[in-house]
Order: sequence, then structure tokens, then C-alpha cells
Amino acid sequence: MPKKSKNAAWFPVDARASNEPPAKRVMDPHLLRSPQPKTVHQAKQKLLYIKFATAAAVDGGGEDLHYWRSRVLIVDEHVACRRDAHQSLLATRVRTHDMLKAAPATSKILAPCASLEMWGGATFDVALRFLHEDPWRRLDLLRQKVPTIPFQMLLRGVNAVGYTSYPDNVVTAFVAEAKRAGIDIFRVFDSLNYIDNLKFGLDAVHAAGGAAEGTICYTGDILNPVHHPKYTLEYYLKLAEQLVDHGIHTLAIKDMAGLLKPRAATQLVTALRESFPDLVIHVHTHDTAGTGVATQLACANAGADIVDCAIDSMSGTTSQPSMGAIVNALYGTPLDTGIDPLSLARLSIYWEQTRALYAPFESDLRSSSSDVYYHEMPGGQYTNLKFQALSLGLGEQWEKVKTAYAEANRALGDIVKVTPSSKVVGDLAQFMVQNKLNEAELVEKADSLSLPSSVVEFLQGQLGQPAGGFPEPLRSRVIKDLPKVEGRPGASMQPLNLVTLEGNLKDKHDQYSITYRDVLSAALYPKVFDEYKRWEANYSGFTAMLPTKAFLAPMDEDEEIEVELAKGNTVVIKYKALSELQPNGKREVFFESNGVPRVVEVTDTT
Ligand code: 3PY
Ligand code: ZN
Repeated sequence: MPKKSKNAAWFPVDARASNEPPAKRVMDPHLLRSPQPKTVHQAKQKLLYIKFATAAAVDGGGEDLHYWRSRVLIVDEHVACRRDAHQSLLATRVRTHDMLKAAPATSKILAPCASLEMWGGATFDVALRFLHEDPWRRLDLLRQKVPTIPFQMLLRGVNAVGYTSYPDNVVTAFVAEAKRAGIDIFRVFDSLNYIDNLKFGLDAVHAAGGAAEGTICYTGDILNPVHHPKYTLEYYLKLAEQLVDHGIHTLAIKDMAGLLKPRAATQLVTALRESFPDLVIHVHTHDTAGTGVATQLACANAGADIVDCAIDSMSGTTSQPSMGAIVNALYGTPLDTGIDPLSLARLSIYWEQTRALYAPFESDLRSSSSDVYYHEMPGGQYTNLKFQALSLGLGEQWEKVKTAYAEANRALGDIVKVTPSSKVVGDLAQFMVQNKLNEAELVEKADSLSLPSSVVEFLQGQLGQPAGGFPEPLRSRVIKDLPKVEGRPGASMQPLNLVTLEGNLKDKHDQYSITYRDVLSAALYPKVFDEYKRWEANYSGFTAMLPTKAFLAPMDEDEEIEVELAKGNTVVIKYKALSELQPNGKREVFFESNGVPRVVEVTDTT
């Protein structure tokens, strides 16, 4: 029996403001082709219509529905600012500086997109830790330049944008502030598909007034239930039903490793569409094996409403499938996306050039790699894990790390692998390679091994409960007398006192500079935030203004850069020379600022 989703409107607040019951609203089938909306509100209305159209079908609004269903909206994963493409290709290193330059063009060219996923996932941590940027500021700046396309973020449910479980009040406060800062749609997932965690994250989004996208993380292969007995079509349908019953606004299928093969995509989307005719279905995939475009086209044909992709020059391999490929494949068909292919190609050139600046962070994966069906490593983890392996001196053994990843997953009971559960598997894989252990040896010697803390905490239940329970005897051998967490971890955690935290931050740093958003950043990443704040105190935001080449590597002698200090106030800096190291550990740096010779003394930290 087909089920209606509980929420009739996509954006509850806006729907209420309209004073019209969603299903009876008169629809303008050309709305999506209309000129770019002028306000965020109009952009949201545009999305509301999609939802209303789906509701209208159930209530008998047939013909319009045909139009809406025949249209695939795209979520871009890169362009001005998007998260997953650079997370999956460049270890999340793209700076706000480069995103802002493309933002005005993005705002025009990608106006037909359902949303831009531009925050969440690893962006929060990496912005503070490596880019020395405030992630909240990125959101503000991009919102100013892209005022009309809805913004979407990836929320790791009870893990917010971190790698661990946080107290409930931290997650709720974070989501509320993200909504205030400009996020419209929250894709809420749980790294174990654990429904209690998912419900908590979704409730936080509902409370904040955001659009709650409930998420099924896809792993295994529904076409091969013998090899993947836990992750069958029935498993996913049951999870979807639980999410729909919890009142989600849209449903995402999150295929974080790119394991959803085209035929499986057809089966899954068809089954979901039949069970939930009025539900907006949104599909996310990665192109690691090279099947991403085929998968997204299969999803669109089977009735998915929105498919994720990345601009061409930031697509492919561990990233999302190419937007240009999908837009062109659907151009002029009943599933036309409304995006102009030629403008899109021009935008792609900007990212092609910008990507070159981040070459040191490329993973060196030059082509598709179908061994992903074996190791099942998420696209967003691939580049990071490779970097970690290199820094642990395991670079040569990267192939072994991938094999160990598959073995670690089996030892842990074949779990869903996505942040943070993927980190557990990755940490264990590296441990196995370093200690030359295979799966059987790991289980056999488990009680005498000093396993990574992430693995021990997972086995204690600190991330939640995996489908099918924890693996035995591994669990008992590892955790011994350590406490077990039953049920949702946040439920048994003490709330974090944000007022006390604010006081502590004001004692440690310039008290006048501490904002509520800083308190939330510190609640999620205490040490990383402290270091960011110290950096900010030293450089007063100047490094965020530097062009990327100069930010990432020392300037050459006589090299010149332009730095825009404020609108209309640009300074030209020419690097001249460096003095010998002085006994106090400092050096003098000689340079010209707008042609005037200058010298500053800096501490040599190398
Ligand atoms: C993240 O959590 O950062 C992810 O990209 C999961 O796929
Ligand atoms: Zn992804």
C-alpha cells in the first residue's frame, strides 16, 4: 500500500505563510524555467512547488504532476563552494577565496539547481584546521553572493560535522545556528543507518525550521544478496519507511562509495517510488568505478526527483558524476534539467584552472577504479586516507591498506562505512597493515592488541548500534570490562554547558572577539578551534585574503601578488628577500608594498 509522507510541505514555515493548503495551490508549470528568483524566499517557493506537485498527484492533480515528475533537478556538489567534490578530490582544501570568485556566475548559471550543497561534512574541520578560516564566515560570504539558490548541508546526524557523538544540546544548537546562518536543507544521515540517531538529527532540523532530508546510506549490493545478506532491498525499504513515518521532507539515497550500480539504482528507486509516490527522492553517488552518470540517469528514469553531480572539471573518479554529462544527456528530453550546457562548460573552465592550484592535494587516482566494489571506501575518505597513509609512512603500501580496509570491514561485521564509521574501518585497516595482521589474526589476538581508540569506542557502542549487532567474539575480546553504550549514545551524555565554555574561551582569547558561533565551533572542535583563534590573532584574517598559490607555498623572489584588503582597496606585494636566521629564531623579510620597500621581522617556524 503506497504511503504518504507525513509532511505535506517542503518548507513548513513558508507553507504556513502562504495560507494555502499545499495540494490545492495553483501551480505554474513554467516556474522552474522562469528567470532567476530575486530572493531566497522565491527560491524556496520554487522548491515548494516541486513538493506541492508531488502532493497534488496523490490528491489527483495528475497533469501538472506529469510535468514535474518529468523534470530532474540537480544538486551541484562543487562550483561556487560545494563540499563533496573537493572533499573527494582535494582533501577538502578549496578555500573560500576561490569559491567566492565563481559565486556570481554560479548564482546565474546554476539557478535551476534544486540546491547547492556547500557546507557540512569535512568542510568545517578542514576550514578551521588547515585553511585557517572560519567556516561560518564562508557561509555568510557565499550567501551574499548566491542569494537565491537554496543551500544544503551534510549533517552527520548526532555527529554533527565531527567524528564523534556530541551531547544532544550541542547538536541542536549547532543545527539551529546553521539554519540561521543560511542553510535551507539539511541532509541528515547516520554512519550506521541507526534509526534512533537519525531521528534525533531530524528532530533537530525540524526544531530549527529547516528542510529535513532523511538519508539512507547505501552499502553492499542489492543485486547480490548472497554476498551482502544484511543490505537487501527490503532493508532499505524498511529504513525509508521509518524515515517517512518520522516526517521527513525529502529522502536521500546516499551512495557515498559509488556502489549503486545502474540496475540496482533502477530497482531501488522504482521500489521507493511505488511505496512512497508523494516523496521527493534525491540520489547522491560517487563515480569511483565510472558508473556514476549511468546510475544517475537510471535513477532519473526510475522517478528520482533530484540527482547530485559535480561540475565537469571537479567530477569523476572519487567525486560525483559529471554535471555536464548529465545535463547534456538530458538536454531537450522530457527530463531536461533547465541548465544551459554552454554556460556550464564556461563555469567548468574556471574550476579546471582553480583545481590546478590544489595539485598537491590530488590523490593521483587518474582513472576509474572498480576495486571500490571490493574495498567499499567512501569517495570522501579516499583522498584523506591516502594522505594519512603517506604521513604514517604507509604510502608504498597503499594497495595493502585498501585490502586491509575490506578485511577490517568484515571483522567489524560488515558495517555501513561513512564518516565516522568509515574512520573506524580506516584506522583499523592502517593498524592491520602496520602490525602485519590479517582478519583471522586480528580476531584471534584481539584481547592483547592496543587497537585505535576509534575502534574500541565503536565496539563499545559510542557511535550507535550497527545493523545486525556487534561482531563477536571480537567485541568482547576488545572491550573487556569497558562500559557498553546501549541505544543512542547522546541520550546518556551530559549536556555541555555552553555558557561556561564561552567564559573559558573569553579567558583564553581576546574576549571581545568570541561570538556564539565561536562557542559552537569550540564545542565541536576544542583544540582545533583554539589553534585557529591563535592564528587569527596573529594574522587578523590576512591569510584568508591571500591568493591560493601564495597561501600554500612560499613566494618566489620578485614574485608579485595582489591582495584585496577590502572592496576597492587592493595592495600589490612583491617579495624581495629573506635575511639569515638570527639567534632569536627570527628572520627579516624584505618586500615591496605598492612599490614602497618594507621589512618585517618574523619567527621562523620551519
Ligand atoms: C562526510 O560525512 O563528510 C561525507 O562526505 C560522507 O559521505
Ligand atoms: Zn558523497
